[in-house]
Amino acid sequence: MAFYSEEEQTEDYLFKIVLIGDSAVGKSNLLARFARDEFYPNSKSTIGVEFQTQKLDINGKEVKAQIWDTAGQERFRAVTSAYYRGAVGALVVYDISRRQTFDSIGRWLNELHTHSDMNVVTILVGNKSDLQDAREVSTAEGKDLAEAQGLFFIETSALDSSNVTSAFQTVVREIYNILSRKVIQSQELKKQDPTWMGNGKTVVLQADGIQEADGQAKKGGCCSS
Ligand SMILES: Nc1nc2c(ncn2[C@@H]2O[C@H](COP(=O)(O)OP(=O)(O)OP(=O)(O)O)[C@@H](O)[C@H]2O)c(=O)[nH]1
Ligand SMILES: [Mg+2]
Repeated sequence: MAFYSEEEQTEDYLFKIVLIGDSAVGKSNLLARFARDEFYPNSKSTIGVEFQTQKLDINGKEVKAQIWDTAGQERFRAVTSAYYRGAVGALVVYDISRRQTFDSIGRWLNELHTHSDMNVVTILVGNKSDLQDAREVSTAEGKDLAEAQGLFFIETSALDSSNVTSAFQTVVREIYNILSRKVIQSQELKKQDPTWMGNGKTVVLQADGIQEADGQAKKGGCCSS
């Protein structure tokens, strides 16, 4: 697949992805399982912000996901706008054994959309699928909410590893696919205004930004650092 110019093909793609959801739904353990194949049975609340960078192979291309994790509890969180800035993907997590965490999803989506672009690729994640006996939110309810909100959906278990890699991969693959389409569409625009593309290192999806009515692409409109 053609990407940018010949020399730029060797550049990495780095996608910022944020984890959000109520405290103790398992955000940090999903990240620990995905990035290091580790699980902490008694993990403490995250304080501030942490991130891990993980390589993924998407269609034979190496893509890096920089996954950000913060506390679900307001008092432990860092500056909200900085957390979301530049994010192109989001995992919105609830705990299938605690309905209250599912009821909070709307609030998390509002916050996501307030602080980032509407086009952020988002997956709704029902974590702790190993706790079948304690289940309070059915799979169908999760699916329905995701469908109503236009989100991907998956149930995971950081404890037994099920679907953890798939959850992250789904988001990264979709970002990559959107980017591929936008790059192809934008090649003509780039010829008109080579400044709009940034350095291609960190990709910020603002898909509409490259299709302005006057045909002028803006620097940072699709893909900027
Ligand atoms: N049974 C089960 N327990 C899990 C799973 N994922 C996480 N936990 C447990 O749930 C608790 C909270 O997990 P964390 O990953 O710290 O939750 P968090 O969402 O990062 O919480 P905050 O940092 O406070 O926002 C810990 O005791 C974990 O061991 C899971 O898939 N299954
Ligand atoms: Mg945490």
